[in-house]
Amino acid sequence: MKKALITGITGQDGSYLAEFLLEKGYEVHGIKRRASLFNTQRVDHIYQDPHVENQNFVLHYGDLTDSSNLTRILQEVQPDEVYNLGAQSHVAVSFEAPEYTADVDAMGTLRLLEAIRLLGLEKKTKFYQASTSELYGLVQETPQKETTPFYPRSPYAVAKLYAYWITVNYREAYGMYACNGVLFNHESPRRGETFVTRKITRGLSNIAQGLEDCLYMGNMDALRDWGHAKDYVRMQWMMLQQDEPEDFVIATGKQYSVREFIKWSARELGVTLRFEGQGVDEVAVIDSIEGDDAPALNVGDVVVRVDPRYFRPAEVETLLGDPSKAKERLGWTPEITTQEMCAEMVADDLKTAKRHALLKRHGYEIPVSLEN
Ligand code: NDP
Ligand code: GDR
Repeated sequence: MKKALITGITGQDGSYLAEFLLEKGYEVHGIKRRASLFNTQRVDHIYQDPHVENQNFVLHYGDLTDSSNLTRILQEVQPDEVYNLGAQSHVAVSFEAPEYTADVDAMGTLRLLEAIRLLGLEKKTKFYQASTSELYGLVQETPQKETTPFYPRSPYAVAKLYAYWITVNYREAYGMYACNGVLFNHESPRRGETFVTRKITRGLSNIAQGLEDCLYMGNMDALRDWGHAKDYVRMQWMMLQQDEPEDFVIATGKQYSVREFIKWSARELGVTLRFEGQGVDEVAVIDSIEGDDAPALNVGDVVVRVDPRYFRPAEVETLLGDPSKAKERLGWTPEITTQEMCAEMVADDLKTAKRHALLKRHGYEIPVSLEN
């Protein structure tokens, strides 16, 4: 039985990857952080009681800022594959916490690679690094592919640039099987609530159910290449099954604006929108959906207002990936379209919003966090 160690197992990708590897028959180990509240919601459904025998899903307390802890876990697990998905992954937050972001995202990667080497695991353990399309930042070429020059535009992206190159360096210097997946944005119903797609699907669902009044947005003209996390974790595994380690771009090859994503979500909900603020006043009339399930909303009832607090000090305006290499060499293509993914996210968030609305109608407190 192969053993995998996943950092960031409690995150979006970590949870999908853990499911995927368990299905493939792996023994899956993951690093979770100590937190004052439970932070394992995304993996609770695959959690196994440590008191039962033959456990094949094991969580270890740890942190990417702690070398001795990482070394101990690696020594104990002796993994065949390490997936380094742990990171302070929010670009806007990285401007507020640049040093911490560098410590986790850049130095954390070095700590893991160096621990693998010092433990003499460099010929046994394959290493996957969660690299990002944010490396392209101020894009030098469109679409972006493996050979496109990098131009990072945030403390997050600069930290990930170090992580990218230290992974390449350990491959070249020590002959490690170490590779970068340069992944473009990927989303799902498990996406963190403050990333733009989830903020939209959750916010509009809450508004449609009368739980919130307004969706406050930053730059709605930003263009992204959005795929589904399930498709992307499959590729993370495929990258570690080759004879030779190589870096790959993972993307859909299609690009849409944040504004378009908002309109799709509204269409799924059958509501109409009014965009307000910062010279973007516009009424987007979306055909409403007939039927019992359609919320009783009229044109302009859902307000989307620009709030400059969500603008970033330096923005990545446009990203579009070219996944040709992944397709040709590994036979990978995404199976879920961006629109299908949006529909899945809206359906999931609407279900939760309806539950909360029902509770509210019956006088119960609703656990809706407005943090965004
Ligand atoms: P998430 O933010 O959902 O998950 C990040 C994970 O990292 C969480 O499990 C988090 O733990 C953990 N983590 C954060 N800080 C530390 C730390 N100091 N020590 C150990 N673990 C830590 O990210 P995604 O799942 O979306 O992304 C996975 C990886 O892929 C990240 O590295 C991200 O930067 C990268 N990436 C993501 C893309 C995307 O579009 N999703 C695209 C390209 C790259 P906790 O749950 O406790 O917060
Ligand atoms: P990104 O994702 O920065 O691309 O990083 P995010 O969803 O945060 O932003 C995408 C674009 O939407 C614009 N935007 C807003 N973003 C947020 N979060 N909130 C808003 O209100 C808002 N309004 C407009 C942003 O300015 C941006 O242009 C994600 C992360 O998962 C990274 O870890 C990963 O490396 C990259 O994707 C690829």
